[in-house]
Amino acid sequence: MHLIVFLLASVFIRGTLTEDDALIIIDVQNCFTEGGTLPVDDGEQVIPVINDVRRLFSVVVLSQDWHCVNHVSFASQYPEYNVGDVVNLEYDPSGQLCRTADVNLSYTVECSGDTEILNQHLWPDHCVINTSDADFRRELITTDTDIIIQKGYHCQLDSYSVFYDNGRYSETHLEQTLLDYEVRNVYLTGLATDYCVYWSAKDAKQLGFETYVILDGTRGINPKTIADAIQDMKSKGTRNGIKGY
Ligand code: VGL
Ligand code: ZN
Repeated sequence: MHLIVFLLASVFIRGTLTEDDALIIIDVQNCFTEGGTLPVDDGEQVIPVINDVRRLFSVVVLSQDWHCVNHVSFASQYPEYNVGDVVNLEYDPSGQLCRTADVNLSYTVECSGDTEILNQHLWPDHCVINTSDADFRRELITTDTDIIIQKGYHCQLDSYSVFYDNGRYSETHLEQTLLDYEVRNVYLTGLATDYCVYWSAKDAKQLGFETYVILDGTRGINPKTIADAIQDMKSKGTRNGIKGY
């Protein structure tokens, strides 16, 4: 009898979420919020939403944009280019930057094999490793058992997704960690809707996770790219919201 009451109570308290579900909080850092180096409009407004839903999850992941001081995505590295410009970067099959097609940037290896060109959007210097700008926002609730995934620390290769770098040359340990926890459904929140949330959601879906984006717990950089990202995520089968709420 006590067991049944306990089971009913725990179902009630947990709502419809189960241990199959993980919350993935993307880049809720000082850099992307008011007072930071790449602030997203109203970015800090995601925090109360995230703090409220995280109690529903037993697995919580936090990603952290984590860049070298001279990162390849920083417009400051390109004398002739500005924030918002796009440059073509050429990578060899191992993911080494070997040529910058239209800019004068030093590169480290000769191009060989089948190279690939990635479009790199240029950003202000942001989220530099071990600076307070890269810290999580103080108001964001975190615990010791949260899984932290840093990304973008390859100096010459950017990483929007919490699963892979932008050329898919390397992966983080997140997919394996989620599989180890037997997670099947992931819920994405955070910043920015049109970049790191979007790229992470696409990868989560493609990896076979049932993928939800808690849209009211996201904010984006540009209205047009936000609309395009939402439409594309929907067309790929990603759903909005918190299941059962
Ligand atoms: C992000 C731009 C550059 C993001 C990261 O978190 O969405 N956007 N780096
Ligand atoms: Zn970044």
